[in-house]
Parts: sequence; C-alpha cells; structure tokens
Amino acid sequence: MKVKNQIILALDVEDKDEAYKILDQTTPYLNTIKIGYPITLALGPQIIQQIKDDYNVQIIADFKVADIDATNEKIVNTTLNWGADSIIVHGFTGDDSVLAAKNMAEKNNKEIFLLTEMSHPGADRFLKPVAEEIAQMGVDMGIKNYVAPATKTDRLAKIREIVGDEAFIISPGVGVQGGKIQDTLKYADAAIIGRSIYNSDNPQQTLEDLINMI
Ligand code: O7E
Repeated sequence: MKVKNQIILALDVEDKDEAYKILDQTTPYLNTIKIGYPITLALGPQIIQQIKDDYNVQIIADFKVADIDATNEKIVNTTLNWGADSIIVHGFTGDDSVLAAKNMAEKNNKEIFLLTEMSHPGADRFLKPVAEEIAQMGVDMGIKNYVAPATKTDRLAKIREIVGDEAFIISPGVGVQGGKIQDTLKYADAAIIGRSIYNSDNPQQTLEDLINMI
C-alpha cells in the first residue's frame, strides 16, 4: 500500500457534511482514509464507496475483526464488497480466526492489517503481554501489514524488529493520545491521525504542519 505523505486520516466523525468538509480540506494531501465504526454505524456502509468515488482515495476499514473463523470470513468478505481496500483484524483471537480473514481477503485480491498491540493505556494489561507473539504469528502466516502503537515507541520498535523491514506498519496515537509523528515514523511506514486533524479549527493547516514535521 502506498500512503501519500505517510499520513492516514482516521475519519471518526458521524455527520456526512462534516466528513466531506474535512475530506475537501485534507484529500489534496492524503490518499488513504481509515473508516471505522463511528462513521459506518452513523451513515451506513455505503459511505465507504461514496468516499472512494468522490475523493479517489483508498479506504482501510477499521472494524477490528475479532471473531471465530467462520464469522471473520463473512465480516471480511462483506466489508471488502462494500468497497474497502483493506480491513483491520485483531490478532489476539489466534491463528484460525486470523487465517480465515487473510484467506478471504486474498480471495478478494485485497489485504488485511494485523493489529498487534493497541495505543491506549489499558492495552498494557491484556494485549501487551501477548503482542510480540501476535506479531510473530503474523510473520509465520506471511502477513505483510501490521498495526502497532505510536504512543509507545519502544513497543513499536520491538514489533518492527519482529515483523522485519519489509513489513508495512501503520501506527495510531499521534497527537491527542500523545505520540509524536517524527518518532513514530522512525519505525512505522505511516501514522494514523484523527482528532488532531478533524477537530482542528483548520484541518488543512494542521495537516500541512504535520507534513512539514516529517
Ligand atoms: O486518537 P486519534 O483521534 O488520532 O485517533 C486514532 C484512531 O486510531 C482512532 O480511529 C482509533 O480508533 C484508532 N486506533 C487507536 O487509536 N489505537 C489503536 O491501538 C488502534 C487503533 C486503530 O485504528 O486500530 C486499527 C488500526
């Protein structure tokens, strides 16, 4: 995946006019938008294809898929049929669940991102102890794309070490959650940024400032 300016916009707004206003200002600089539950549940899954058609961007569907294999398969297939270019899948469910998601994505000529460790403080309790194993599982399964936290650069660095230089890592937590873009991009290929951009008085200026820091 080629991410323009190494920034992915997390479009976690729930109003279409607001979403389009932000996209108008940011898509001259961005080609990758992360669509998650907030906007999809508010506006319906059609919003994925609408944004793709109206802005010529690639969409990462952040549905953090975390079910048994048979259900993962259905979630991945339906999401990709709604127009998403890739989908984020939790790793903690284990290899059968992740493999079902990976196989279904490949059947659609698309890809999954494997979520290893999360950026919020609460993730230290349950996810951190198993994150390195999740990353290793991904490597063993031949997964190329990963998600790892911008708020914990030591952990991001560790996950990079496990998945290797050829892997593609996207990293959330820059800005409001405390991560710094320059530190993050030492280890990640792209940063996922939401509130710092879409809650800014001037999303375009904020984005330009972020790009200038890279
Ligand atoms: O903090 P923000 O507003 O810049 O938004 C960060 C986005 O990344 C938001 O959509 C959140 O749901 C997501 N995210 C994290 O913040 N932390 C994680 O560990 C994982 C994600 C995420 O996107 O997971 C899949 C990539």
